[in-house]
Amino acid sequence: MGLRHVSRQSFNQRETMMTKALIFSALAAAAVALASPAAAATITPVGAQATSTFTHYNQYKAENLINGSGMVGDLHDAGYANMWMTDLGVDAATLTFDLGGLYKLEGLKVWNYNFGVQEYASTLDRAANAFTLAISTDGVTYTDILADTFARGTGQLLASETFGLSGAARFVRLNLTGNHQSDPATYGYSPVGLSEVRFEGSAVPEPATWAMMIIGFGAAGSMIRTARRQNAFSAA
Ligand SMILES: [Ca+2]
Repeated sequence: MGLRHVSRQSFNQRETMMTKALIFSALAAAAVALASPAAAATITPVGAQATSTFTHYNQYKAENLINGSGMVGDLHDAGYANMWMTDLGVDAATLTFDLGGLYKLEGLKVWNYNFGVQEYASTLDRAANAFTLAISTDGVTYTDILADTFARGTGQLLASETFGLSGAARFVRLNLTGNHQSDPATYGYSPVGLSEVRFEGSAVPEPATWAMMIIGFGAAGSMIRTARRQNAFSAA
């Protein structure tokens, strides 16, 4: 009777200790989760792919949209080698951006195609015009969330245009459905292009963070079960 009493008391003390440990780890995990959603920041995609690219000397590649090429502070220059554009005669394309992680998106920031100075002014026809934007968490299922138009480039140092977005995504598709060419009959169909793309938003806690929290809870639960088993054994 006496032994059982001591053992029960010991078990209760251990369980109280373990419960405290569990509550502490839960609070710590909650603190991590609460601290994680940072203020909205500029997101530079880690990948950019285009359904069409003019392969001329590898100068018009989609990577030029995310590598900071041609950026002068927050403006984009007029150097064609710092931009992306479709193959000749292709005036529509889809760009797919990988943000490298899950983000709560708040904005799209675009610098339009901007090569067109003096005798080459007609090349500003390549600037993207109407577009739709779709987001995805898995890169498979996309949801359209925006349809709008971009202003024509200037051939001078160009400021970005910003569009409000709302939704969680890792992947973003920008579907460009036309350019600023007004008279295709004169020059033939122009390609369509952009200079640089960024997003605005805040990171959603990484799966690794959630995994750590789950492992933490699991470990605490395991400690309690072990303590219970040990007490059950010593009480027998
Ligand atoms: Ca660029």
